[in-house]
Amino acid sequence: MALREDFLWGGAIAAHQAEGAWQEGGKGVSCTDVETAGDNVTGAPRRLTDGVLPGEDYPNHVGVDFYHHYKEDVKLFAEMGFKCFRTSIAWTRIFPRGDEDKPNEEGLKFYDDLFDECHKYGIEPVITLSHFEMPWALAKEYGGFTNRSAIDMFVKFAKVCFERYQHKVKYWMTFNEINNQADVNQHNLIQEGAVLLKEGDDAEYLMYLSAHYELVASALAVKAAHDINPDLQVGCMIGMNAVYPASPKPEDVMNALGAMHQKYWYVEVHARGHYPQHILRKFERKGYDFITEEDKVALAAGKVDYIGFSYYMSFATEYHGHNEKTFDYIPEDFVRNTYLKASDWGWQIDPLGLRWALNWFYDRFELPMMIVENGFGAFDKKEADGTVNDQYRIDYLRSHIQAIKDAVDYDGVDLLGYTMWSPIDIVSASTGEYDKRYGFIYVNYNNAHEGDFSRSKKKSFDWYKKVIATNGEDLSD
Ligand code: P53
Repeated sequence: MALREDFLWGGAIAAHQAEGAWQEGGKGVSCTDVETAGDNVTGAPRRLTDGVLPGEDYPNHVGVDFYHHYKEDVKLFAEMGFKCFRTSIAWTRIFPRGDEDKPNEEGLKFYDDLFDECHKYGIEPVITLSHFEMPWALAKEYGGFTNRSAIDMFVKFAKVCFERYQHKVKYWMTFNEINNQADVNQHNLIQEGAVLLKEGDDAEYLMYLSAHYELVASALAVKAAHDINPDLQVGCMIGMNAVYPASPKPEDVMNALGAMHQKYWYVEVHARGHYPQHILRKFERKGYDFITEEDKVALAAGKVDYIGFSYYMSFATEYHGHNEKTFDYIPEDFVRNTYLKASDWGWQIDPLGLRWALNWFYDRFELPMMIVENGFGAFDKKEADGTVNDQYRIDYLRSHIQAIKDAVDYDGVDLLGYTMWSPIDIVSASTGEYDKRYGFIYVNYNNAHEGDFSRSKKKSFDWYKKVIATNGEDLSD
């Protein structure tokens, strides 16, 4: 018997990718509301515009209209037997600009209703506080997390949520994939720390500065949650993609270690309450001196209760002579892993990497874990009779769930639950597409903004239902 009896099976989405209704219920403009769709023909990335501009395509304004469909959707999740449902609270529904003194009651009420709807079916909400959704005013007028005052605004938001929902939500996470910004670019910086780069800015410095303020904000939130209600469990959320050496050549092995250092030090701070030595040495070398004594106290007092992480793929790195001494994270060093197949977006499929990841976290921190995202984005084809035969999604999930069971069974890791991404089709975070679909539930809507948002079941729907009903014992289809 591999998985615990109370294993939290479920699915995960994020407010900005699903809800739409960007101007309803007193909601403010968030950073993702000013991100365009990527260009699906040329492959050009999403762009950040200076406010909401006419003539631009902003898919997050619409999402899949979860704001108005949530009752129908939660009912479908319940039909699959979900024990939990992960989503985020859109910061801008609660504090439309971030700097208000009082929260927006209509926003708070929306999540009360959503959580009640979940509990009606015995589904436990699992909540992310900041999933790429910072108020645009906070980014534009204050500089996002490059400004220390963002810490107070986040903690204020977190406390309002903990107080209001403490009897409806036990499991929380602070910042979604906080470590994505290790790969420094405007898209990652705006999603994580709401950093708006200007000509001549030192992007790397701003990344470390804002990451530090986020980590302090996270620790203060963890402490606040425990003070409000000791039953609350607050985790971090790490985007985990294993980085392997491309060969046994020692430089490749060291390159992989260096990349792991640079991408995963965030979890060390979250879980240990202090910075790892290699990052402190880097700060010393670079003359970064933003960590105060007070910050150190806050970090030590706000260690997370569990580690939440996402897992989609793994990377392999080959040393090309950059950074001879530092072995930094160099995306250009990543090479195709010839042992693995990849999705249509080039994401390499590696179930064993998930077992590796579970062990990597558990060896270091011995904390309970939750896999809060894992899934397969694909171009689904709806047949004339309305069915979607997403066998590739079943195959992906089956192999990953098998790897999880092995990690629990053979390696003894402590795993609380698994929320696949995303049980229903939503807007892609990296490209802003609708046509990169993840769901068990198909949503009739596409990149060209055609469709009526009607929902239907794919083949994988019944498969996942059986997996949950047998607590992961029967993975056959
Ligand atoms: P999409 C990059 C790489 C891996 C996961 O991603 C990532 C990202 C950031 O875009 O994000 C997480 O939709 C994220 C979700 C996101 C999901 O993975 O780009 O937490 O918001 O939708 C899948 O295919």
